Amino acid sequence: MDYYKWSKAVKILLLLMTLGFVSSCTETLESEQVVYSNDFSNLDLAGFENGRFLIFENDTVVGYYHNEEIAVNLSGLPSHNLLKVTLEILVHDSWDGNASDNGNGPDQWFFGVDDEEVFRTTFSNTPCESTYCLYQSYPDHFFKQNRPKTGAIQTNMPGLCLFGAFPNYTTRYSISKIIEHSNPNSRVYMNSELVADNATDPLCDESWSLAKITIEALTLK
Ligand SMILES: [Ca+2]
Ligand SMILES: [Ca+2]
Repeated sequence: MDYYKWSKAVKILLLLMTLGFVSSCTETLESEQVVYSNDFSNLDLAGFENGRFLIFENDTVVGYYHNEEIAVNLSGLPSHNLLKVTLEILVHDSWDGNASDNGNGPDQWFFGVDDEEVFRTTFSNTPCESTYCLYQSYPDHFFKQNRPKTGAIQTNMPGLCLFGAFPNYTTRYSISKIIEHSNPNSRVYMNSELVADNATDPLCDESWSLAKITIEALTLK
């Protein structure tokens, strides 16, 4: 075997070893357990901070908020190395997305676990015309330019307050993120940084509610 063939054979061997190495280390999901799930139909706010009920469209949710933190505290979680957080939120009234002019935005919403922020984005409920459109970052992290209501799971509900008499001014989103986490205790918090400088009643102008929260403890090995 000449040197060229020999080096090629070594390269193939190395490649096969690499592939073998990769496949032997493929991670598998060993366990997946729902540790908390609440759609508020049982009027249960145990573990909640700053929770308050709101009936919206015949559904009990937690809301509504304008730049107020809410959180849920869990303890005694089973052994895990990942946490999956799924939040269903309602975005009410005149959210302006990425707008950065006239004191209207950007309208950011975010959540985190313990002391770490996991996801920060913006939402827009404004009509989008070819000549004028206030884009939103969701489903991406802030800052990204997506059309209003991109990624929503429901768009045909009326507003809550400012646009309570108008259809299509509450938008429902389901947001799901997996994070590294192993502590037996956790605190999942949510908040917004809404800009409504020109509004006489900012809470009525734009707000959000939480319709459902599910937390799963995963073990990946
Ligand atoms: Ca607004
Ligand atoms: Ca705004």
